[in-house]
Amino acid sequence: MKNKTIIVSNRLPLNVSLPENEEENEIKILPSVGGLATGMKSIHQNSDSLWIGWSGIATDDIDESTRNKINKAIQQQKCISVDLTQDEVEDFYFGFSNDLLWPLFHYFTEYTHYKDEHWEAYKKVNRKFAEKVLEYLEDGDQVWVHDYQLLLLPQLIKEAKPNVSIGFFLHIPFPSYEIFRVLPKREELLKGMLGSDLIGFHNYDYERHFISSVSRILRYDVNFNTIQVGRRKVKIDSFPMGIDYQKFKEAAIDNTNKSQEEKSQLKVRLEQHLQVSNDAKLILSIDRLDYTKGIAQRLKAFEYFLTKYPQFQEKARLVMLAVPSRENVPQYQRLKREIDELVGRINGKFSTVSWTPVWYFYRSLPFEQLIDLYTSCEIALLTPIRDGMNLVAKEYIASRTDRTGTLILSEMAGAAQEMSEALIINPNDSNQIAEALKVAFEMPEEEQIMRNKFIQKRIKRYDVEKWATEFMKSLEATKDLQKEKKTK
Ligand code: GDG
Repeated sequence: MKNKTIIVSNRLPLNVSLPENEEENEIKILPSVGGLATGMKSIHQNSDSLWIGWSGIATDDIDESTRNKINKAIQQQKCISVDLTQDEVEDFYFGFSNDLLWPLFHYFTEYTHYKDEHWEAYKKVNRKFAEKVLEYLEDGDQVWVHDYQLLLLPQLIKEAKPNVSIGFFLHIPFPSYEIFRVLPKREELLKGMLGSDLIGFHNYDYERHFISSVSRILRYDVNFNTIQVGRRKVKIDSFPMGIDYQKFKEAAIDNTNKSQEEKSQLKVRLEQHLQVSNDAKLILSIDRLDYTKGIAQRLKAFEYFLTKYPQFQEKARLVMLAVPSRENVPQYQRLKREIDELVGRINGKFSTVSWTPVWYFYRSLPFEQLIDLYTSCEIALLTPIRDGMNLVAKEYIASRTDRTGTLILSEMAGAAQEMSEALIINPNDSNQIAEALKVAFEMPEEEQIMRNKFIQKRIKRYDVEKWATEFMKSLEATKDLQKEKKTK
């Protein structure tokens, strides 16, 4: 059999929905939404690979026979489930991963909480993942581990199978040393990551921060972007994640070619707004509802824009899609309330009989409707406070097939480094955002086209497939790095 790639991430790229009543006994498996799932999907579907992760259903919520049925259904999608109990999910996922690592890596130090039981669960679950990987690992296979929930996994696999090639990719920022050093268990986490042969980040800044933390905390020797770990060499590099460009382009072409009868109700309603006046525009905002995404600050900046430039009232509509995320974490519940209130306040203050300034959707939309939004909104306003990459920015530009449209993007998103032709703003500066909105409203179409032409060229060339193949090629090349050492 051909060697395979084992992809490992906390969640499998699917959602399992259990039968709602006795009569219905079909388990439904739906693809999931999110950066990693969307990005890796084409790789997983088109190559010889196996994906190991959690199915999203805790084992104590189901009986043995349902568990077997779920496992069988997901195996048909080349996926293998790691069983987690409700307590493990609570302490490993909501606890150590999302109450400590997520806020700290995004520079929200005030939101971090450390608990010993969370750390114990984090170690235990990483070991569970390692056991599952080892169960399916065959000679010659390679392993690609993803993201901050599995920082210890590379070392656990390497200790059991020293010859296996292991790649690790971090989807979120790696913070500067001054932030990272705050973390309890920092040595263990760095050593866990260094079990890999290749560690990838979205950009050079994150790579530099990681190397600096390793050399200052562990005092390991670093030679440019290679770290000496005992007798092994570990390569560190950046791989800015791309999107499935063709998929978005084709979907956008189909979408814009639809006849009036074929259009979705959403699309029809969006277009109605544009008919209000020649210079009416829709401003798009899409994120998971997360404090790192700067949604509340964005709403305040939009309110400031309508106050400072009243000529845009009735013309500007913010279409805001916030996808529910980590709903049982108190921090997220508070943010949800704040956003609900802000939307209420802005709509209450400015609405007229014919215009509502903010159209707010708190849900996840099917792909076709996402494309309705990308193709109908002439401005995208994406203002994360910190963001590893931000794929929405790339998807928006890929969907603008006539090249019109203006992207306003936070300088704190990894994507900003590849999209300098966008209007780049500081997400904490309401005035700068308001000014950028005014510029976007008034930007001549030729200028929009010119700017987007450059970005499109770049993101088309470095799409998600290129990202993954470059990563895998680089992982393959690390074998020579080890040989170098042996022949010396
Ligand atoms: C993490 C990092 C990094 C969103 N709403 C819907 C929907 N989506 C899809 C988008 C996009 C993805 O979800 C979101 O990706 P992002 O990159 O913007 O953000 P995170 O989920 O936070 O992802 C991030 C990423 O990993 C990859 O490394 O860029 O920085 O935080 O693909 O299209 N899709 C559908 N309906 C929705 O309502 N169908």
